Amino acid sequence: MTTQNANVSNFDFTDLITNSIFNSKFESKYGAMNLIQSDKRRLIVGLGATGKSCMRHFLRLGLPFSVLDTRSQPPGIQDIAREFPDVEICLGEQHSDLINSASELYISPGIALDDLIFNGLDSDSTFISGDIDLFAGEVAAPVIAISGSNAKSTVTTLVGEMARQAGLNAGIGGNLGEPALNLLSPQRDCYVLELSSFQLERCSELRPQVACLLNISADHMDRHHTMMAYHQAKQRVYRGAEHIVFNRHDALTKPLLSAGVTVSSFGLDAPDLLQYGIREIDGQKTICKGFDTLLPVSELPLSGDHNLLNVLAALAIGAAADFDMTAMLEAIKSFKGLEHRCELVAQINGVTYINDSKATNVGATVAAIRGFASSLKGQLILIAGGETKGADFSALLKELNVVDCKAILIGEGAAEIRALIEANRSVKSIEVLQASSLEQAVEIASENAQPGDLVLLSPACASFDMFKGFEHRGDVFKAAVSQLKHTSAQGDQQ
Ligand code: UMA
Ligand code: ADP
Repeated sequence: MTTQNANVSNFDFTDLITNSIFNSKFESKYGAMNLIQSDKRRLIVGLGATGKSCMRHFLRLGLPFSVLDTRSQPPGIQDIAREFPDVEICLGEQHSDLINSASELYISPGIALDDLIFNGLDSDSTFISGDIDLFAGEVAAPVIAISGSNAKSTVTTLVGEMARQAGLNAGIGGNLGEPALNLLSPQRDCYVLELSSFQLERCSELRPQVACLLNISADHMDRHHTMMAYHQAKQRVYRGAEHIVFNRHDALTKPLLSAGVTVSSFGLDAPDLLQYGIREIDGQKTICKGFDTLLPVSELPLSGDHNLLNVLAALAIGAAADFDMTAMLEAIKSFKGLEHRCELVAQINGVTYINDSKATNVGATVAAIRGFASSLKGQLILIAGGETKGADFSALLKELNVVDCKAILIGEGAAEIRALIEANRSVKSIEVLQASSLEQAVEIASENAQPGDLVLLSPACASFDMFKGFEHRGDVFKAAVSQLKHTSAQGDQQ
C-alpha cells in the first residue's frame, strides 16, 4: 500500500472532516454552509481529469471529500498535491476500509464498477455516482448529450460548431476531453457533451434537452462483458430527455422507453416528415428534412457515407435544440472533420494514404472501409491491429471479403486477427502481411501499392500496446508517410 497525501496518511473520514471543514482555512474560504453536509462521507476515486474536476467542484461548493487513486504514482501527483494542499489523497490498492466507509463514491470513468477494489462494498448503503451526476445537479442551461460506439467526437464537435455559428455560448466537452464540470459557467447558453458508456453507467439521470445515440456496435467488452450490459449503459443517455434523436438504420439506438418524449431520427434513406435523410433531387443527392430540401451532398467537405450520416445526425440534434438552420448549414459547409478520423494524409505516386487511427473498434473500421469502398479505384491496403479489448472480429472479416484488399497487421492482436482471416480463406483469399512496427507497415504498404490503391490505417483496436494513445499512433503513421513522400520526391529529382 502506498499512502501519499498532501498532509495525512491512514485517516478516517472523521479526521478528514475535522481536518478540512473545521480548520480555519476552510472556514474562512467556504463558510459555515458545510456543516449541514458534514454527515456525508464523499470519496472521489481517480486522480485523472475527471477526479480533478470533481475535486475542484466540491471545493467550490465547500463540501468535504477525500480522494483515492489505485495507482501508487498517478501522473501529475506532485502538481495535484500542490493544487489541493488541504485534501486527503490516498494512493494504492489497499484501501477497502476507506471505500467501505464512504457514503458517496464518485468513481472516475477509467475505473470499472466491478474492479476488485470495490469488493465488499455494500452497494445498498453507498451512493455510487460520477462526474456527470454532479454536473446534472448544477447545470442551469440546456444540455445536448451525445453517445454511441463511434463518431461521438465528430458529431459533438460539429454540433458545437453549429451552436457557435448560431451565436450561442456553448460548453463543449465531456468524453471529448474537457470534463463536463470544468465547463460549468453562468454565461453558458447550452452545453454539448460527448458521453461514454463508462460515464453513463454511473450516471442516474442527466435530463438533457436533446439526447442522441449515434450507433451501437460492440466495444469495451473487456469492461462491460456482454453486449446487453453495454447497450443498457448507452441507453441511459435517454433518461429524462425532452427530445430523443436516434439512427433509423440501427435498431439498438432506438429508445427502449419513449412515452411522452419527442422523437426524431436520421438515416441515409428518404426521410418522412420531421426526419432527416437523403433524397435524389434533380439527379443530385440532397440532404432533406422530410420534403424540405436543405443542402446538396456535393457541398459537404467530408467524404464517405459514414460522414454523411454524421452530418445528418448533427442536423437532427441541432434542430431538436432549436438552432438556427442557416447557421447549422454554414457550420456543415466549413467542417473538415477531426484529426485522426479518416484524415487524408497524402497522395504519393497515385496512392492515397488515410489516417483513421481513432478507429479503435471493429465497428469504426467497418464504417471507414464502407465509407471509402464506393470510390475505391484500386485495392484497399488496410493497416490494422493493436490491443483487441476482447473484440469479436467477424464483422471486419465479412467486410474484408467484400472489397479487394490486403491486410498488414501490427501489434498485440496481429496473430489473432491473422489466424481469423486465414481460417476464413475458404470464402476469399486475402493477402495477409505482418509488420513489427507501424513504420514498417507503411513501408510494406508502399512497396505493395499500385496507383489507384488506398492505404488505410484503421486499426479496429486500441493503441496502448505500442503507443501512448490513438493520437500518437496517428502521428507515427503521418510521419512515416511523410518520410515516404520525402524519399519519393528525392527519387524524382535524381
Ligand atoms: N486509473 C487507475 N486508477 C484509478 C483511476 C484511474 O488505474 O484510481 C487509470 C484508468 O484505468 C485509466 C486512467 O487511469 O487507464 C485514466 O482514468 P480516469 O478515469 O482518471 O480518466 P480521466 O483522465 O478522468 O479521463 C476520462 C476519460 N477517460 C476514460 O474514460 C478512460 C476521457 O476519455 C475523458 O476525455 C475525460 O474523462 C473527460 O471526461 C478518454 C477515453 O479514452 C478520451 N475514453 C474512452 C473512449 O473514448 O473510448 C471511454
Ligand atoms: P468516437 O468519439 O465515438 O470514438 P470519432 O468521431 O472520434 O468517434 O470517430 C472514431 C472513428 O469512428 C473514426 O475514426 C471512424 O473510423 C469511425 N466513424 C466515423 N463515423 C462513423 C459512423 N457514422 N459510424 C461508424 N463509425 C464511424
